[in-house]
Amino acid sequence: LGRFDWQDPFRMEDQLTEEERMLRDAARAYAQEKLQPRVIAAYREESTDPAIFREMGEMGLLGVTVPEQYGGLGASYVAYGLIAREVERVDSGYRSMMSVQSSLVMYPIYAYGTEAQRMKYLPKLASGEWIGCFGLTEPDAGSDPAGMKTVAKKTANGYVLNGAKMWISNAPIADVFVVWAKSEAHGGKIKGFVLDKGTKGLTAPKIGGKLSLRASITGEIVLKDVEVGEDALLPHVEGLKGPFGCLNRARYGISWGVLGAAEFCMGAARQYGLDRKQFGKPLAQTQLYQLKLANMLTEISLGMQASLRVGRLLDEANAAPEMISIVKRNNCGKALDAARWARDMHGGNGIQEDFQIMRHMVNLETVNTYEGTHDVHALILGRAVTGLQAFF
Ligand code: TGC
Ligand code: FAD
Repeated sequence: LGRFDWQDPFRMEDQLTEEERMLRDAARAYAQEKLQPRVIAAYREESTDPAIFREMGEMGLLGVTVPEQYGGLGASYVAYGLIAREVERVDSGYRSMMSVQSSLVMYPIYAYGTEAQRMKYLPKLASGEWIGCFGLTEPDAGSDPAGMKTVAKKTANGYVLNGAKMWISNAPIADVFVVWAKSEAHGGKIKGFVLDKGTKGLTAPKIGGKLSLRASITGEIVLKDVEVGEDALLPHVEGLKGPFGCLNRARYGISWGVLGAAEFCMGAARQYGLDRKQFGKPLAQTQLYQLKLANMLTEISLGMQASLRVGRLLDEANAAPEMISIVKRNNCGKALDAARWARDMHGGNGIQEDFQIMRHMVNLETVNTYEGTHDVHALILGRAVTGLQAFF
């Protein structure tokens, strides 16, 4: 019979390549040494340190799946998932900063852009010298992005954009804005545009008052008669499959990331239960405490195996979006459950910032909502199972 290690129940270690393990270890060292010491204050003060992008860039953690000639590492999607898990073990907001830059900004420029756009943007985004953001959601178009009102009208030399985007990660500190708009010149179809900070009419005010994801800055994007040249258009995609092609990758990364947060919560609850005695014995020696730990361990390890499988299929260009909906939805929901249990298992200390559980818990509320809510992914899967559209 084989051995059992609660920290690696299905022996993930044996299923990774040497390069994946190395990248994972580098990400863990960076996250623990550089991110962990600043996160409690950053969250309390609702402050985002833009230097984090440059640090991540130096560590090679941005755009890892993008080919080396554009500044990436040409690494696997499994490596990308492992990095997300290590960064989100510290904070979902830091993982957000990384995954927007990698999957939602670098990926579309690489996949849908011209060679000139790739050369102009990708190396500087990979190094973290430039910060990117991705504008799809609008005040009146969240789960239903097809309802967007942002429009691009053709001019003699390019386009003029008008509209507003809402809830955009990184926007107030961004240098590069990937924005999706309905283009009149393309029959009203959705097209992607890459805009540079400082373009006349483009502003990105911060959204304050967030009680979740406070270490990651979020803003609006306001577009008032923003004139851009033809070179701002991402020519190689049209329609919702443009933004969704990016979201597939980001949602997959999230499926790993949230399990890093859940692992932190579970490990902390385990240690707390071993250290704290009530009724003359450690809390960890009670049946109810052990039941919660067993549930967390089960869900984390099953979820991770599923994400690994989807990652391998993504690397073979053979993953279906519905597979990604399963792991995004399930892992977010299960991580949120784990964080809520861990909060409870810490008693009063569970609400204290130094224990870090409540921060993870409220962060995961956002992660359960963005990139397709838990229920929207249920409808995507329900449609796949029944062939019937239940959105409208
Ligand atoms: P539907 O009719 O289903 O599809 C329209 C077109 O898009 C194609 N498509 C996909 N292509 C690639 N991958 C996917 N996952 C795709 N899903 C759909 C589809 O084939 C079709 O193409 P074509 O050529 O036939 O036109 O569209 P619908 O309007 O009925 O969509 C419904 C629904 C609910 C599935 C969809 O709109 C949805 O997923 N809504 C959720 C919105 C969302 O996820 N927003 C995310 C915003 S970005 C964000 O949250 C970033 S947070 C990042 C961070 O900080 O970490
Ligand atoms: P709604 O779509 O209004 O949904 C509200 C509720 O209604 C949800 O429970 C939903 O599940 C439910 N619902 C919706 N439609 C149906 C239906 N047909 N049937 C049943 N129930 C339904 N967007 C970007 O483009 N870029 C970003 O970088 C980005 N970053 C974000 C960062 C943060 C901190 C947050 C909070 C959001 C971010 N988002 C971003 C936006 C995010 O993707 C949206 O919030 C999300 O897609 C949900 O849209 P909504 O908030 O408009 O909610």
